[in-house]
Amino acid sequence: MLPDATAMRDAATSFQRDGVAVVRGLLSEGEVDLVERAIDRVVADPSELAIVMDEDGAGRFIEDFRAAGRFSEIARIVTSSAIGAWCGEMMDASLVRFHHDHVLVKEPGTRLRTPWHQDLPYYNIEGSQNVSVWIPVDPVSRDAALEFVAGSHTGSWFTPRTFAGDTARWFPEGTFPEVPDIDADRDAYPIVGWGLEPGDAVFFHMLTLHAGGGVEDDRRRRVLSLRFVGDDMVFAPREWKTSPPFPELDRLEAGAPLDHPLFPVIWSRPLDAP
Ligand SMILES: O=C(O)CCC(=O)C(=O)O
Repeated sequence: MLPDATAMRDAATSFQRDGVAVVRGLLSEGEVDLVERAIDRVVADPSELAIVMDEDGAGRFIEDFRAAGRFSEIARIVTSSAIGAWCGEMMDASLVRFHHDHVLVKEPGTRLRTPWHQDLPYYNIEGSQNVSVWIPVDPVSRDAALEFVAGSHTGSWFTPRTFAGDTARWFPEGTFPEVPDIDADRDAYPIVGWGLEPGDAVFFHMLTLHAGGGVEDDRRRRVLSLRFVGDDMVFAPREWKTSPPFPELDRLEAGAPLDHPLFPVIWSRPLDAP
């Protein structure tokens, strides 16, 4: 089914103003099943990039990256759903390239909050037309969902740190300011977030500050997060291993467009569109 043009424009207005927009009913039941199958296959057969944080038997946070090459369900959802068209509208782009996927599973009772951070400083790309799409396949309460500082995508880059251990493993200490202690003074920030049902998704800019809740004892929170880039994104080589790493790109020039088979164009604006 084609997405409603007015709903897309309204969501794009929120995305461009706040750096985040919620889209209800983005995926059909069949598409949610496809995403669920992909996540379950990743968890059953994690890659060497997987990170598992155990919480003394209380919970477990599993992450894995770049599974699209191993599990066809992810490529199918990226190329055959309406996600590409929504991303094009959000970014106001003439084309949308798939950049990578990230699976995040919080097992029941995982108390660990995902700390406040931005996504872009972990990668080796720069530019303004980018979007992450956070797609849960389980119902997620407002407390367990992602939350965002509205408007932060137009501000500073902040030091990226490891989620466990709080280490500055990417840019050297002092390169950027530290992420402010947002939870110490939540009323001072325009924080937004939504409880979500399977099929809903949140689209956010890779510089929007965001954090994620822990999960309740009787809830599992399985998420596929997809990252896309538009026309103005370019390669930005780093002297360190990015998260996720892209060793295949070592020979790309700094500032080169991301015109590479690793980042296929999955949507382009129809020629007669405004
Ligand atoms: O799911 C989470 O808790 C964090 C997700 C996140 O930071 C992301 O998708 O960029």
